Amino acid sequence: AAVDNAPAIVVGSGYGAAVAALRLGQAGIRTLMIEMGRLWNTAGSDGKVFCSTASPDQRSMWFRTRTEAPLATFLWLDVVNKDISPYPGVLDRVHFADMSVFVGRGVGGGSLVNGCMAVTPLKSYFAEQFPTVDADEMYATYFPRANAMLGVNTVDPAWFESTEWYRFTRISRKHAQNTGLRTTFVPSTYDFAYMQKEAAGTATKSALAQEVIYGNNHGKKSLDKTYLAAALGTGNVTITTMERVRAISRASDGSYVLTADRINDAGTVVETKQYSCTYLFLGGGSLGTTELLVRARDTGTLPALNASVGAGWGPNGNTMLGRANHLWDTVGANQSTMPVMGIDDWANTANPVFAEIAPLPTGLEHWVSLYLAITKNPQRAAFTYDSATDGVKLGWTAAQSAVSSGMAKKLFDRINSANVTIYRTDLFGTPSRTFADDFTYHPLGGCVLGKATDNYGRVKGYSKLYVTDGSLVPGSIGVNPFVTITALAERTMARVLVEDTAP
Ligand code: FAE
Repeated sequence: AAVDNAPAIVVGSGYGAAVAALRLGQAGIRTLMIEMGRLWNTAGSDGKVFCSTASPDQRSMWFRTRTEAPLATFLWLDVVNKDISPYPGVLDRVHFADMSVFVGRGVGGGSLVNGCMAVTPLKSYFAEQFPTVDADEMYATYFPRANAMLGVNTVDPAWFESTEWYRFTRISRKHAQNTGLRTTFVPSTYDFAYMQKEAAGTATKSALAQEVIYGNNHGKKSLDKTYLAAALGTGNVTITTMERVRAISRASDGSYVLTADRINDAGTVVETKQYSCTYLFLGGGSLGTTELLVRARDTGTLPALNASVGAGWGPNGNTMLGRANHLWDTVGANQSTMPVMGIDDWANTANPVFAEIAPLPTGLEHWVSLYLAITKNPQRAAFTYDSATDGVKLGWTAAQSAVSSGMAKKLFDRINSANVTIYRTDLFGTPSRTFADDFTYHPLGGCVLGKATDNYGRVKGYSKLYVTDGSLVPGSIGVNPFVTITALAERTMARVLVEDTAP
């Protein structure tokens, strides 16, 4: 296969990748992005680019015959998931032995499927997780830069208090307050001006039409509308799609050589391509980047990678749970899919938890309060190369997940006791389960900053090779992670473009 050359290649097109591409393009460096998923810009026969959670079709999930939604059942019934035909859909669920990981697939990565919660972590906790990073500089420069570029905005408090679409949030807030707990508004990359028009009936509904984890047709400021649009606008950046980078090696002149499989809509490899570049930026996410580097080290194509590659992975302490409310505490048939509030008990040093008040939009009153809890679970696991599959295994165990659930239980037992309520046990499959701690939305780590890389994401053992994504975060950040990932990538690019690319 022919060798395509670009000065810089960026693998992936999620947060870390998009920042890298924009800043490279602005610096005048011709850059190629390689993304394994689709470009989501073409409407299907229903006139829509994405399908809703209520009626998922082939666009929903990455090569599946049945959807695998996080919330699997209702009253233990298998009514949530639907049969679909295999297709490069937008949401993937990657299964390891005791943990499965949800990730976005397509131009924009996780920004296509996520809940838009754009949270800047507590400075003291950031400093604890990243002791080698100048926190003052992060909070003065890179967090503000990331928030501005991502288009972060906040819900109008007066509208929030009055709209039926956030009744579910106000009920959960009341129950937190009854327990003496603090709640806090969380910023978002969903355009609230648009959402208010949806509610008023003057704009096509998206967040108010059960669209989120399989993509939003309107309102969501995903990366294709922010960083990636700006990157393409520099004229120096191009994106190729439906190509999965499989192998990385180094040529004798020091350039990197990538092998990529191009797939069709059936998932069949139709071509294997080779690319070469001088600068290589890895933005395939915690799973994608770590797999590439573990494979490169253990198959000997990049043998100088150190033992920290693959280590330090965690699910950000994620646990999902539901509570059953009293009949008079209705949560509303109409629910926005975009969370805007969290229960913030992070300052409770005995049991730090930040719990997002999550929607469960079914179009019917169901009296369920749903939460995605982020706990300060200190457990970590490592990826190892599996030569039988040429893939990786993840050492995370069910006992490690139980640490997250144990912490969530301590908080929600208090909330239940103060409000005389109980857990819902019918939402996460049969047999009955209270805590869904076997999946995560927040894969973090695998190539931790300062361990697998230097303090700026330069991979140890090689020059001009960088990690810019969630693999840098050491397993936990205490809040939803994409603002942190974006800000760290901004910091890396600011440094690298000054120090590493001098002509
Ligand atoms: P990511 O966005 O995952 O991008 C990686 C990209 O690389 C993807 O497009 C992959 O298809 C592509 N890729 C991977 N491997 C290869 C390869 N070998 N060759 C070519 N392409 C490849 O990485 N976070 C928040 O902060 N707030 C939220 O409200 C929130 N809600 C979420 C809801 C859901 C359902 C999910 C799944 C995640 C959510 N997250 C949320 C997490 C957030 O989306 C995630 O932390 C970031 O997307 C991670 O960014 P990265 O740049 O690390």
